[in-house]
Amino acid sequence: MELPAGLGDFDSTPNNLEPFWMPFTWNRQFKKDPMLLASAKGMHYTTVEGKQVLDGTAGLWCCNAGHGREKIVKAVQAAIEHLDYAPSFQVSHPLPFELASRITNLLPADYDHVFFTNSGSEAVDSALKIALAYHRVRGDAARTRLIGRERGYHGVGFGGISVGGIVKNRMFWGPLINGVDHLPHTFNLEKQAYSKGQPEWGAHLADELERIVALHDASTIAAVIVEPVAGSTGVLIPPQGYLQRLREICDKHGILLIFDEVITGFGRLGSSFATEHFGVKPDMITCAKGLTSGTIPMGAVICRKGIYDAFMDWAEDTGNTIELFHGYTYSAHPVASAAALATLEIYKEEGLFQRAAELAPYWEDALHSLMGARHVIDLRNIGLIGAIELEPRPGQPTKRAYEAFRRCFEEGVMIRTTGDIIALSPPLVVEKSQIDQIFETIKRVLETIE
Ligand code: PXG
Ligand code: PLP
Repeated sequence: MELPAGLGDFDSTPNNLEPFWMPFTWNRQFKKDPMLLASAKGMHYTTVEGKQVLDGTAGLWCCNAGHGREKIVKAVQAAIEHLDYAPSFQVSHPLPFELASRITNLLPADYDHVFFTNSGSEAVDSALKIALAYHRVRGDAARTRLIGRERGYHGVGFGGISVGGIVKNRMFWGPLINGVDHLPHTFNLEKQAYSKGQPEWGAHLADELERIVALHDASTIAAVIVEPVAGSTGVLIPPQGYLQRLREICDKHGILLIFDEVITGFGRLGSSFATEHFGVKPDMITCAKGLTSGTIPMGAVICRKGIYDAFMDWAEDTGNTIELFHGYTYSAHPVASAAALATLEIYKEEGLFQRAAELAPYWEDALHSLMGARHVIDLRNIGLIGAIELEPRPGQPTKRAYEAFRRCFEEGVMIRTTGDIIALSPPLVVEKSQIDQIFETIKRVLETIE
């Protein structure tokens, strides 16, 4: 498709691929052999060469409603024509109020306020800041420590990488923020290989929080942040009882618990949020991605009752007008708000969270049919998430998985790899025949690569 004269077009390879410094990419390889997506509809991308590629990853875990959804397109078009931008500092516009209500309606009545951001990274940094300030405005200012987890991914802001646990995402940026400690991750190949759903082994790892509390004293700890299911580090599923135990320990010591639901939110596990799926209630939930089905950047922090009130009470008592000294130029952007409202409508009208729940057993069987396939050392799944862990090539970590990624793309299926793990998360509109196609293609490709 051609954009208005001189603005470029979607269907041809640009003459100069150099100036765009691509994020989290092997740039030198890409620019020799680019993979360019031109358009998307339903479950498929079309490349600039005109090739159809089945989307096994919902973009980057975000296009939960599938691609090219008319309702979202119309809402975005209407919004940008009607109100291209409005600030939300001291003035605002109607949409985010409606949107915040609809988001809290997806959750138990315990959640009552939503703070908007433009990405998952910003949602995480906002939640960490709210946690610190929450204790301070309540007169508990010594609670400044934040606890993350090994192999956690919480985006790329300084807060997020500080509590995150991915070595390469942390090692280049000096000491990061002070006063952070980490829980151990919960993955153990020996004890958990080929688990379906939540592994039985590992709930005791939550007790490591007691060790950290004993080291620092509870009075210094503000919050614990975890992904209920770790996504981008290779699909690490919480052991049975683990999240419940984290919640109990946080309650015992007055520590806030934050669930980073940037991936698990909006139907990925077959429920609105992981909090519902696991029956564990965190104090804050961060989300993004599926909030707009990936169409327009938007994220949010959803707060449990009492958090917002603490700020209101503090401001009242101290004579402050502004209660929270934090926000982004594009917080609650009208176009993003319109995209999110349309997306939530689609989820509701089409029952897509329920659909994901109903498809999950089929997905599980299809994934586990790769047991014994070449190079495969583990298979794990929950909801519409699946991981295929490959044996790394000796001395060449990640190369085998990268080759599988390129080869699957050639064979018409988009997968995502992290390290030597293939991570899969199709749009929630995926058909059973497409689930078959994803796993048959991967199996065939694994046969052909070294
Ligand atoms: N928290 C979690 C749990 C995430 O998965 C973020 C925060 C950051 O969101 P933004 O919108 O700032 O990217 C994420 C994002 C992958 C992959 O390949 C995963 C993410 C982003 C890009 C790639 O697994 N997750
Ligand atoms: N840098 C400068 C110079 C700014 O004026 C602003 C916002 O006004 C920012 C950064 C932050 O930008 P944003 O609100 O989009 O995060």
